[in-house]
Amino acid sequence: MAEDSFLRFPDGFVWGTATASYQIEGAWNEGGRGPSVWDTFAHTPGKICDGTTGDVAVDHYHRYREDVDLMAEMGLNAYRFSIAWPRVIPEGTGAVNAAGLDFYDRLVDALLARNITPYATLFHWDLPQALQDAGGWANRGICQQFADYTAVVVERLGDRIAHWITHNEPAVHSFLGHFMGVHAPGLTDPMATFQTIHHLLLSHGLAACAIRATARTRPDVGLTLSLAPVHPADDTDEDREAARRFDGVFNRMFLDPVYKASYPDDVRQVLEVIMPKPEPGDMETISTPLDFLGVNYYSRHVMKYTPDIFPLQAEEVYPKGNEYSGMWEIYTPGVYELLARLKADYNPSRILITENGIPVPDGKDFDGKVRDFRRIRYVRDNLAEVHRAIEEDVPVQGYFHWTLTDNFEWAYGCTMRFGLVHIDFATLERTMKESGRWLAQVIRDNGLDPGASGLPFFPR
Ligand code: GCO
Repeated sequence: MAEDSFLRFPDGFVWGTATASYQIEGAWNEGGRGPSVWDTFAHTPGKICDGTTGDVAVDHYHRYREDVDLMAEMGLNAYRFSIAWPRVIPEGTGAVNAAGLDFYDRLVDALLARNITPYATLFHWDLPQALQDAGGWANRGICQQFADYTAVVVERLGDRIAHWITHNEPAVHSFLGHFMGVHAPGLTDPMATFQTIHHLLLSHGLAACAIRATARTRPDVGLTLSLAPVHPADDTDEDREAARRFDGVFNRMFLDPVYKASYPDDVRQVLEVIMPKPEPGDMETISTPLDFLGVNYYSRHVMKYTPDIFPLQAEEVYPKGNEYSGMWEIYTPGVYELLARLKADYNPSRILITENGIPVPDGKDFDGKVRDFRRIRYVRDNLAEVHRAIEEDVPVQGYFHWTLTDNFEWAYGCTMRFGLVHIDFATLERTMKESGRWLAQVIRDNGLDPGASGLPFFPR
């Protein structure tokens, strides 16, 4: 290892993996859990590309000890998971299901016994179906209901969980679930989409206050956003404008309210009729100071001016000749660009990369090893870019890899493998991939050698 090229991360750097309840837990109708919008959606024929559901997923509900052992084997010091609202309050409001809280209680104790710090996300899209039936996120009343659910969880687990993330990716949940209809609850309603954006953000602020009011020791509260640089397809005024509009809707629409207590004016000009109409006090609640910003980074967007696409006149394109994964372009400089921009435009006090990963088709070789070198290269290159941002004083204090095991990837079902651990979906057997062993070494060294050439990793 050439010492001069070694990239050392700051002492105390947080190394974790991230998961989401519906994607891993299974046990969809066990332990008193109520139905969620994702159960309804996945059970609807044609919604999930391979016809699978999260009914069993990777059976983490029953196998969580094995999964915690795998984290410990990699030396991970943190774990980001989500709590399923319908496990805790099956109808969304009212009766609390003790068995649901007991599950997370056992999980947290198992983590702490292995010196793995829990980071809990309170909402990762599995809304109780009963609340959807009452209007879901388009209904303003849900904001207080979310804060009430949050208080129940913090009351029970706040003695052992200090780190809380209110929401995961409000943009994806709003646009894919309420506008494009490709995620639960499967709506294609522009008005509901923008009401959902506002209510997710408002409920984030209310929940942040609820966490701080309920926790007995000072909690660490954040919000996770999906963020990406947006580039023009060609260096023309029209494409630059298309990129700016798209950036407004997908990035600034969420960052501005939280950091500047307002929605972006240029988005308002284009989308006037459907823009949220905040009530007095809403923007103050939304901009309640965060302890950290959670950043999910996967890829960039490249936009082309397309006049007949209403109202953004912007279409995403995929430049030829570049490298792609199962879902996106592989564009690792984007994380540096994004982090530098966040510092310049919003100056967050602290940042955690709460997701970063890649779907690549990998499987077992005859000797039982899973040689997922493309994942290793992707993570290595992203970490090098994150390190570069840290050198330039962007306050990144942790990295959570998406994800621990292969799992149920929403509308893609079980066709996209994101894990550091391979899952045989017939037997649910877990096998550590080479990327898992590689990341374990990075964690032991608290850094990596980005390597000048050749294979990033030679199997031992
Ligand atoms: C999201 C979610 C994850 C996904 C991951 C890969 O970012 O969409 O937080 O649940 O599985 O991002 O698509």
